[in-house]
Amino acid sequence: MKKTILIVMLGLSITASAQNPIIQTHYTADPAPMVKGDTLFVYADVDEPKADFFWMYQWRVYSTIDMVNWTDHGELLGLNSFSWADDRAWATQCCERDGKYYWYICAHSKLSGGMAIGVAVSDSPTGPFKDAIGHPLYDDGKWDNIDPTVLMDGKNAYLVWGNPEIHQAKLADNMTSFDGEVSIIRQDEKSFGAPSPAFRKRGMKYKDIYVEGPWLAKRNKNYYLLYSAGGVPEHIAYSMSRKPQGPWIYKGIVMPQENETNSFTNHCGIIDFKGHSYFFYHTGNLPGGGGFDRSIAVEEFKYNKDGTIPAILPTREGVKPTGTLNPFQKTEASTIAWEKGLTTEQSLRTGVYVTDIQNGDWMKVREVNFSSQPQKISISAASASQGGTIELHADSINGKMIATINIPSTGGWENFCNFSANTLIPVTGVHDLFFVFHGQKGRKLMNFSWWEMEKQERDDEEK
Ligand code: FUB
Repeated sequence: MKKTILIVMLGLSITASAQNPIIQTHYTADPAPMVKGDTLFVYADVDEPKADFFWMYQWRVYSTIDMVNWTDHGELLGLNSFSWADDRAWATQCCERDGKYYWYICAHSKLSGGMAIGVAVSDSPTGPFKDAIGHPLYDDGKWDNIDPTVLMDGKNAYLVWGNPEIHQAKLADNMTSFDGEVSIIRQDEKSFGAPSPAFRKRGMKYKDIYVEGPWLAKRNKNYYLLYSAGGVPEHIAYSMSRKPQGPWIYKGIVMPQENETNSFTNHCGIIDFKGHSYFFYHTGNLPGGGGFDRSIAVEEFKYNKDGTIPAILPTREGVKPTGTLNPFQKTEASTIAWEKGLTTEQSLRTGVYVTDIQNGDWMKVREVNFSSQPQKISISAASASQGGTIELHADSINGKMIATINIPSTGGWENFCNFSANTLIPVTGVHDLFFVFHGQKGRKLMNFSWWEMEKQERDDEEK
């Protein structure tokens, strides 16, 4: 019987280190989680690199089944998806009703000159999405209409949004119009820590102040409204109620403003997934990041016995994996736990792929479960330059080399071809996999679309 050598986990600092921000290939903000089956999706808006304001143009979707490997589904909506929008693709939330996915967005309206709420629809959580009504859902010319949050509560759906006023409305069954009037929630110290903006006294110190970024949620019999609060810099606070439209009771701060978030805004979404409760938020903590170049992050928390939410602090470590990744099925290259130097692009032909790959760049996929010996790895890559090599290492960028795959020129950045290589050593158990890219310095080497391993033949294994 062939001896199986177990690769020892090296435990180098790089493998044990950061898991936040969860997306490194783009600057992302205002995370809105949604669970469908065994998958958690996050809908996010995108900060432009080196921006000096929230000049934002696109919305992207990411998903995970294990909370540490995140698949980039690409830009699924942009300002140009809405004929009436011309600027500021800001915070959003998506929800499912009767097999359709309604993605509520806000953007600047060229019709009214203010911010407006819109809605896109799809048959799938990852699109294609299109403007559901061809006009804004709510557009009164004011700048208040930002940050929609939606809650499906049985057969009822509620929408809440606004800065600095909190707007609320019941959605009609078609999810694309309102059932009744839009109203403004009257704020007072008991409900939100301070009176509504018009009633606040200059110089008065309030318990808290609602600003923006509401997140409406329900758990057991409790309704929650979390929001960005305090003015700038923002922290996250929350109120609770026994009804979806209040009355609300202010409950305190969830995530304090911490110097280490490096962002003067914060914006949250909470969700339960596979028996765990998660708090999504954003920081400015990617290299080059800051207040206009933010990045989404996640922490796990446990509700207190009375349903209240404990204080949650931002960490670099993030959350623990809730599952493993099967290397014997096709995995998108855009499924990444951590990377250095890479970004993603998409095309109609290929979908989303990893690009900007240069010498020394790498990506990590966590918790890969080698339930059998791999014999071979196949990958899809394209190169209009001289290509390069992809080294596959276990547990760290310098860990044992499992395989090395040569990628020649394929004659074009979109000419994806399949390449394969046999594994160099036996490997079993659960490991982090590092894809390390090498080639000529200072130039783009290749694009990378997907990878898959093949199991060793069983009788081969038994020889
Ligand atoms: O991302 C643009 C704006 O910044 C959002 O709409 C606010 O919630 C704040 O995060």
